[in-house]
Amino acid sequence: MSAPAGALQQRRNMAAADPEHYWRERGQVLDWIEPYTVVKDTSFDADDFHIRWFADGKLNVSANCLDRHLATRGDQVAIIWEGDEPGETERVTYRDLHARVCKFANVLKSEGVAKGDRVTLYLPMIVEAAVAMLACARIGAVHSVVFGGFSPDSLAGRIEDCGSTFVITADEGCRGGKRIPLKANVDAALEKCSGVARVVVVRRTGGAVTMTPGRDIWYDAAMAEASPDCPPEPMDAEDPLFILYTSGSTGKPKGVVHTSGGYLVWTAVTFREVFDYRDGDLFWCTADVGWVTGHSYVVYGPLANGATTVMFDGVPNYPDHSRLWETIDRLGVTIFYTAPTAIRALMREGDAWVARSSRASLRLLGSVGEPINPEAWRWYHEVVGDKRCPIVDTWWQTETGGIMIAPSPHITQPKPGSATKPLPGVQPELVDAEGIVLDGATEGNLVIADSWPGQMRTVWGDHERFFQTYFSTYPGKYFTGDGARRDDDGDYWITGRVDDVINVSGHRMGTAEVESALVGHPRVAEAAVVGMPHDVKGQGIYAYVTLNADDSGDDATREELRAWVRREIGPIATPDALQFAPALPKTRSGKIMRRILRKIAEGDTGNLGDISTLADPSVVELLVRERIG
Ligand code: 6R9
Repeated sequence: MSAPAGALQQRRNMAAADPEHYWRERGQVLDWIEPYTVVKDTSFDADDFHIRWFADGKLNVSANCLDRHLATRGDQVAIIWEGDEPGETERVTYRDLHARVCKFANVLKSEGVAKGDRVTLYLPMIVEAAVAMLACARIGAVHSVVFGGFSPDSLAGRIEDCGSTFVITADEGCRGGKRIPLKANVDAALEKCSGVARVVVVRRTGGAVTMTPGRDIWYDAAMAEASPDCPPEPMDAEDPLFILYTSGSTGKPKGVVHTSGGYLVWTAVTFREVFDYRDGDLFWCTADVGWVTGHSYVVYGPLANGATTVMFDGVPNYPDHSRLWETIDRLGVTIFYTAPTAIRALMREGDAWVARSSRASLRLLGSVGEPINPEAWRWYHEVVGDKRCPIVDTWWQTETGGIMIAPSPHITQPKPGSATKPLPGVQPELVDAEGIVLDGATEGNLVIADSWPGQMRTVWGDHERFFQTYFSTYPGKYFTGDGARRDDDGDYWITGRVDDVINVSGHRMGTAEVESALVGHPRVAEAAVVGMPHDVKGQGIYAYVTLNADDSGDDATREELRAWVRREIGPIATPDALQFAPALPKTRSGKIMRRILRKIAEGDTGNLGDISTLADPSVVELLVRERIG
């Protein structure tokens, strides 16, 4: 074991032996307005269920990300913004960012936003997204960022669920040379929900928008009059910092709630440890702030550490397939963090696009969002990283706030496809279906046995659902929804979701959500949705649709239904394959046998297992015969 790896193991042991002591020290990575005296106060047990970290401490997240860096690195660049067009860039120093955040915090206040109010952000990847997040944090408002690719309906649902009174958006977004009508989407969303008093509109493209008098205001006009002086609001460690909606296996998306203290400690610590961040590094995480990866490793983790972070408003294949590598060279990126789906998509285009660039500045590569297949891992390592750069394959979830399982950045013996070992303070276990803890090299359901500071605290507005979803399956433990294998060295290999969640290009999609969109179509009687293997996306969406009696679908119907889902939820939910099914395979009690549908979608039709419990086994034969793909 190399020296840094040995030191890491030592910290793991320390954290396991005395979490209280370990986290009391780690909490000091932040500046506290009032120091905490209690550290860990948690129980996953049903009769005493509570999760609190650093509970009597007070702090302000924006002060930790900005003010405390001013004396030492006020003139250092905090954010390099890279637009959709190469070279369209902006550099914002910590001093500038601080001033912009204070001003916007004052705008929010003067428009009546108070501590605890919810503010919805529906923005492109522009500096103003970070400004708005930090401005909320500064005054204690709770932000809810909704990915700009979601439909007006999805946006309305998220605004309504958390009772947002305020929306921040842009005229339009730009992605791969195309315009996204963000403001028009907000207008459509607000026709479907009430309660929003104000919409602030950032001018991104200058495209024409309709402004509703009395409700909509321009960002730049409001900023021009705002004072740059705004003292940070002292917040309790357990006060919510943000809500982020994510898909689960049942029902509508859940509002995952993260706190001010524990979340920021977790993202600050994991950012430094996993990416081995040092002064002078340039860190680029390609995620959108609409996802948790963007929250934790574009904004909060890097800024809490006084790092320089890249915000990328483009896509990997525009204007061509060398965009990422060309940008790494132009900006001098040293640490690069992206998703396997992007790696696979670029790998497919051939090495020549990579070879055009030098990538000499790179020293560490990261992967997140889904299992990385060994072939993509090797390409990332050999072609992108020239075999020089270690790869950290980081496993975590919206619910965990930050990275949980990842290799040490000093790895000497890489294992393509394994996220390897937990970070200090994380206690993964594998359990069987009955919840029995499995030892040694084995495979099972991944649970976390004890709390960590970055853990989500509740589902917005539904604490019971929080408990039921994550703590009732295996009492006393947090259930991740993932399966994993552990090898002889104790290293973890995440095998993917074991629930009804599909991981499409690293983004979670609940099968129930897509089904509910499909049955919302007047011609659809019933629908069942499962995941299928997909070369680039990791998993694709396979939908079985039963149309109303006497209605037979054709290719045009198929297109109509795909477009319908796209409009209802957003492009990421569009089914990749859509098969008309005169009937679905059901048990006699009427339960859809998803196991069979999954196998058919996977093309694994030779071994469908026992179908004798089906009400009508002949349905299966028909589905196999008409399978798409
Ligand atoms: C950060 C993020 C979480 C789900 C998670 C798992 C999958 C994420 C992974 C990975 C294998 C990795 N996942 N990272 N699977 N290896 N390194 O992606 O959050 O959008 O909530 O998704 O993604 O299945 O449960 P989120």
